[in-house]
Amino acid sequence: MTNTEQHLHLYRRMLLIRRFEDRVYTLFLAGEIPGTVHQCQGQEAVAVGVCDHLASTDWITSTHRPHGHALAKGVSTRAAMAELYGKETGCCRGRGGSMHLGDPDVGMLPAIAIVGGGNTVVTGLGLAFKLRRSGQVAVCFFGEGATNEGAFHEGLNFAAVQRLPIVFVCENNLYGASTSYRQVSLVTDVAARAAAYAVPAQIVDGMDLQAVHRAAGEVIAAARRGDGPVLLECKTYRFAGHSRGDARGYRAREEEAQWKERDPILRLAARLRAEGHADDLARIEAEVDREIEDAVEFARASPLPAPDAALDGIYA
Ligand SMILES: Cc1ncc(C[n+]2csc(CCOP(=O)(O)OP(=O)(O)O)c2C)c(N)n1
Repeated sequence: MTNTEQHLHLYRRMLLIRRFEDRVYTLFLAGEIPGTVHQCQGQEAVAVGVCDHLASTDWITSTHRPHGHALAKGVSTRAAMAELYGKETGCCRGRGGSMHLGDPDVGMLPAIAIVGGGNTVVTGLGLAFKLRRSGQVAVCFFGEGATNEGAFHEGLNFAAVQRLPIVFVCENNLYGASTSYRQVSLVTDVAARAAAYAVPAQIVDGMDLQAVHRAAGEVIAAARRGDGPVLLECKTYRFAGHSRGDARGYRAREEEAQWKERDPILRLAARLRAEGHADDLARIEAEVDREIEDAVEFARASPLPAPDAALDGIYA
């Protein structure tokens, strides 16, 4: 792949996530999607920049905000949308919904909505990969809100002591629900906390696809080589509220506007346009929109799980 081809490919992945989330928003408001949704508009560069370095045999864990991680890791758009609708054709056969997207076939554990939940579970993946000497890597996505949970510290320490092939990717979007990180931690760089466990850490501009991609490539290669775990802190921002009922009274509209100027998708698009690829961008946009409409039609037309299958997959 040339540099341009790679950038167009990454642009497409980010745009797919953005358009998916925007469409899900209207579908949710229209009452088509049950439950609630936590959306990731603004954070696309992190999911895409990291997952581009992973094979389907590498695994990720995710959070209550998993739509972008799932699409970036290769969960099909149809299977993700159908899961949000609670349909049998969803990636978890409609049993998980928005907060539990995942698919073992593409290396994504169904997402864990307990804050910090993935930070210890990921060590099981890492330990298995190490014992099998398989060269696989596990990536744990988490928010800065998880770092005051015991699980964050236990996971990091265990991974460090065992030298596990794990990359802990913190999406530091400044707020855990309505609480600013400054109110709950005097150490505002999550990366600094990794030093407590002798885990190397890097901070990267999470609104810059190329910066995330470069940094993620380095730390994932190091983990794969057997150098032990790494923490990558991506400074980012969620453009939407925490979940769908959030009026965002805890942050200033000026702050939101400043972060929107750093929109990772617009930044990459501007660069590609300046390099003469406007036609490719228009083609990609049309293809992405068709892919999402196809997924919506697929989800709408799919059956709900049969009532007599309610006990399938229950072990005790
Ligand atoms: C252990 C636990 N406590 C509280 C909650 C409720 N809750 C859901 S998301 C969230 C905020 C999480 O913030 P962060 O980890 O920074 O992720 P972000 O929402 O910013 O992506 C909270 C408090 C939960 N799901 N699990």
